[in-house]
Amino acid sequence: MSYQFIRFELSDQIATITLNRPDVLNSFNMLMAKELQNAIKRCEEPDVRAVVLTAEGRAFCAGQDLDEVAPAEKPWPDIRDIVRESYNATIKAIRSLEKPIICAVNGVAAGAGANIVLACDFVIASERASFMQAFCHIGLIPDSGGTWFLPRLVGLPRATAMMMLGEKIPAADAFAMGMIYKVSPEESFRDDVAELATRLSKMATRGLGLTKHAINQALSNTLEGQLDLEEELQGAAGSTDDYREGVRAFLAKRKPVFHGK
Ligand code: T3D
Repeated sequence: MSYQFIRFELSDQIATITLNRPDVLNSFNMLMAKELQNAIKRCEEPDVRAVVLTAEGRAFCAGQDLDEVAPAEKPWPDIRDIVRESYNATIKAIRSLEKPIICAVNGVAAGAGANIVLACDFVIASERASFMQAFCHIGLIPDSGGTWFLPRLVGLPRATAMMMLGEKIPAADAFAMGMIYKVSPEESFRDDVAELATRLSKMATRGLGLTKHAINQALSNTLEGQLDLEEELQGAAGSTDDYREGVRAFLAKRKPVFHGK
């Protein structure tokens, strides 16, 4: 698939996906959502060991392109189709990719854009980034997993306020309340993202993927169920070459060299 609204770059086993509709703050039309899903799927190939999701221009993403849902002389599209095909499919793709995804939030993230951020494994925000559950301003409910992720990340009182008031939350506040992994000064933002991506790309990729699988289940599983799952996934991790290399390297007091297998 060739891409019109995103860019996909692969270098040193790190895939960088860039939302690229800066004139409309990288808001999603249906094609951009399909392209993003396709790019995430592409990252399942073994030549990718870490993924960076970021965006072009001054914003990360302003959610749904509202021009697309309010066409001048046509009936409005069925909103359920958009939620299912653009957003639910994207969140499922992010969570089911068994590779670490860093979201590098370069500016404002609003509506579905804010919740796609929360679905990623690591969120590094530039200090000028902000987060806004904008849905309430247009009579909608938070989608793209927002009602699931936010209360778990920041607790009910703050999540409710964010979702019902739709205020812009500065990156520093988002960090302070545990919503994101890190805030970076503008000058070091790109370097900080690159450093984390490089570090992750050299780790035991299969082990990280299985960890993500376990995290996916952990938030709704029983302890009993999670212990069973850990047993099963540890069996898979323990059969990788990287596990053997990790143990040998430890015993030989040298740094491990993982190949992601
Ligand atoms: O079908 C469905 O709707 C279901 C799916 C729902 C998922 C959702 O995401 S619903 C929520 C949709 N998003 C929003 O409601 C956010 C709308 N945007 C904003 O509130 C603000 O633009 C921001 C807070 C994100 C940024 O504010 P600011 O002041 O930095 O920028 P701005 O001046 O508002 O926007 C700059 C341009 O981008 C402007 O166009 P112009 O005047 O330069 O020609 C603006 O219209 C455009 N833009 C911003 N957001 C969107 C958009 N155009 C289309 N869709 C947008 N979402």
